[in-house]
Order: sequence, then C-alpha cells, then structure tokens
Amino acid sequence: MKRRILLLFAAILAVATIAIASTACSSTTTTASEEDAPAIAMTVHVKDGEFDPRDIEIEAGGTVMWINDDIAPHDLHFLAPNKLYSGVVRPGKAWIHTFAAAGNYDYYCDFHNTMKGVVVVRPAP
Ligand SMILES: [Cu+2]
Repeated sequence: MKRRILLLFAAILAVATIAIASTACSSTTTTASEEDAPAIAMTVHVKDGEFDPRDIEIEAGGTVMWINDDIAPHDLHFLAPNKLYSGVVRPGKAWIHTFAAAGNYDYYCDFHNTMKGVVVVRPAP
C-alpha cells in the first residue's frame, strides 16, 4: 500500500516537471497573426534574400517583429552587444524580440551571408 502511494506521488511529480519544462522552453517563433504578442514598434520583412528595412531604429524596451515573406527559411544571428539567435524562421513565420538595452545590434543570416541588418536601440527617454 505504501509503495503504491509512493509510485502515485512519483507519477504526479513527473507530470508536473514536464509541464514546467514545456512552459520554460516556449518558442518565440510565432505565426504573424498571433493576438497576445507584445506591441510591435517596428516590422521588418524578410523577402528576396533581404531584410527590409535593413537598418531600423527603436527605443529601449521596443519590440521588433521579423516576418519571413520569402520562399526560403532564414535566421537572425546577433553577436554583439548580446549573443542572440532567432532559430530558423520558416516561410510564413515570424520572430519577435524585445530589446531591453540601448546599443547597436548588428545581425546577419547564417544561410545567406549577404543578408545583414542593424537594430539601433536608443536609450528610453
Ligand atoms: Cu537568409
């Protein structure tokens, strides 16, 4: 009897752990039409192998959405001031990121080395 209760307890604990783990790993790659997304300060379209617009400027705390309107998958790789990686953004998908700190965030696409852009984040007033 005691062993049975212990097994039941272990099973509940395992389910709870999985639930917490799956919440923590939620992806930032979303469909462009998601409703509960943060307010978007700027939208960049990824089309014909380019980020359009290539250079953007936002305030600290601002959120940028990249929408892949292309037929090929792309990604965004930032090296400085913070290392950041979007993961693969497939056609029809979007990636959203909020920039908390001011700085110049240069990025490129790993698949196509001519695809580059920069996010200039001004300090919040
Ligand atoms: Cu690309």
